Order: sequence, then structure tokens, then C-alpha cells
Amino acid sequence: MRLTNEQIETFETDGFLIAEGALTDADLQPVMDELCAFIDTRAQELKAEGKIEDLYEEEPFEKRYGLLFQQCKEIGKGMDIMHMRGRAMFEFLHNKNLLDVAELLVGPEITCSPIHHVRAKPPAAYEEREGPGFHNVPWHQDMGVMMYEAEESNVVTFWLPLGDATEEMGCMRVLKGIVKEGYLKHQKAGGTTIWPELLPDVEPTLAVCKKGDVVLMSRYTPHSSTSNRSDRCRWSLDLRYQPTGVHTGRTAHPDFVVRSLSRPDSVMDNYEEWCRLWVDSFENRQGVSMHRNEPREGEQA
Ligand SMILES: O=C(O)CCC(=O)C(=O)O
Repeated sequence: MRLTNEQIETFETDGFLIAEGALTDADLQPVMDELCAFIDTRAQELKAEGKIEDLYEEEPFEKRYGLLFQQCKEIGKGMDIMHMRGRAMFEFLHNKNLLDVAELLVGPEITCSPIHHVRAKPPAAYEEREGPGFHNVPWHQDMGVMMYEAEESNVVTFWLPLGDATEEMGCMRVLKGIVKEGYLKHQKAGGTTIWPELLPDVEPTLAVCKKGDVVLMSRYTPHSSTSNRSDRCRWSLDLRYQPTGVHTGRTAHPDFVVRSLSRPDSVMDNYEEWCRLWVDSFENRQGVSMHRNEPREGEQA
């Protein structure tokens, strides 16, 4: 998919754009199959441990995880890109349709940032508590989860649903047009979130979207998401791409080249090596992985 010049300008001004239909079902199916297999294995393990009773094997992708989560919160343990380290996911990080969009926003030398996640936001009715966390993120800029050295790095967030992402399901909300204001200070309290008095007074835009769409956000775009009021999971991936050679804001974790016009041989397509780099980053920790937040006066650090 190509973005039009108008769409690129909109992204540059608003720091937000939904690239509708950028991905096909065929692009996403291998990743979804890998997630299904992971969930199935975890469910079988938890059943063997007596932690869940019903495997809900006949339930569709958008419902099964929530029904398992309702029985045992441990179902989601390890279900993230860096921990699962699935081959289909690694291949998807190089997906042509995704990178064709990335190329228009960051240029022809593209690095995959190590800041990326799978999120299965279950129905709020199945959560133990509501409030800010991995499922309901408070207002923040992605610059707030990176080291300050990445401030000049054009890191673009690709948020993509694996099913419907409606308002009821807690889709992303963004504040448009904040790019030029740069970094806004974030506090620790309540999860990494923009200091309330600095939150721009802008009406939030709901990023309602569906499978195949990609929500694009700049590193300075404030965004948040709310509880899932439906009976289905809101599944998504959030990935980040940036120009090769600039700071990733996460030196503790491995980044890698996914496309290069000038040096095609620099593209990292070795799956085993990617797994090794992640394992090494966990076992021999070096570098920095931090949120750029700080306590306000009177708050506990
Ligand atoms: O998926 C969500 O609800 C939050 C995602 C997010 O904050 C991000 O991609 O930076």
C-alpha cells in the first residue's frame, strides 16, 4: 500500500493517521496462528496444573483468550514478542506491506525498534481490577518510554489490530496536532503518564479501526486507551520503525535492520540470531531500558 502525499502531510501535521487496509488477512494469519498455538499450549499446561477447568477450544480467536483469562490470569504470562520469539512474528516484522508504509515515513533505511508488544485486552468484566496498566494505558507519548537520547530519532509507532478495535473495546485515543510541542514531561504515578497540567487541551480522537488497518503515531503523539466493555478481546500489536543509525531509546534490547536500499545485505533475516540476541539481552543485561518519567514534588519516586 502506498500512502498519498496528502496522507503523509496529514501524518506529519497531526502525528496520527490510520492507513486503512494496509495489511491483508494473509499478512496477519501466520501471526494469529502462532498466538493461537501459544494460547493452546498455555491452556493445556494450566489445565494440567488444575488452574483452569474449561479449555474453550471451540471459541474463536477474539473470545478464547478472555474466557481463559477469566479462569486464570497466568494465561498471558510470556505472551509478548520478546518472550515468545515466534518465527512468524519475526517474519512479520519484515512484512513488505508494513515496510512499504514505513519507508514513506522514515526513509529507505529502516530499523525495527525493540520496543514492541502483543496486547490482548480482555473484557473488563474479567479483569481483577480496572485502572492504568498494560491493558489500559494512561495518556503518554512514546518518547516517554524511551531514553532521552532518542529525542531526535524519528521513531514511528505502528499500532495494528488483529480484529475489531471499537470504542466499546477500548481502541486507541490520540491527541492530534501535538507533534511540534515535542516532549511533554511524564510522571511515574499512575503509570508513565504526562503530567496532568501539561496534557494538551485537545479533544481526543478515537482510533476506531479494524483488522488490516494500521494506526500510525509519531513519538510525540499523546495516546491512551480505555477499558474493554465488550465480551471480545481487543487484540493488537504495537511495533515501531525508525531510520537506521539513530538512537532507539532502548540500548538494552536488540534492534535490527529490516530494509536497506544502500546495503541490502545488512538486513537481519536470521531468525535464530534474533532469538539469541533477545535471550542474551535478558541473561547478560547491558545498556538501558527505562521509562523517561520522574516524580513530581511531593510524589514518591
Ligand atoms: O494498545 C494499547 O492499548 C496501548 C498501546 C500503546 O500505548 C502504544 O502502542 O504505545
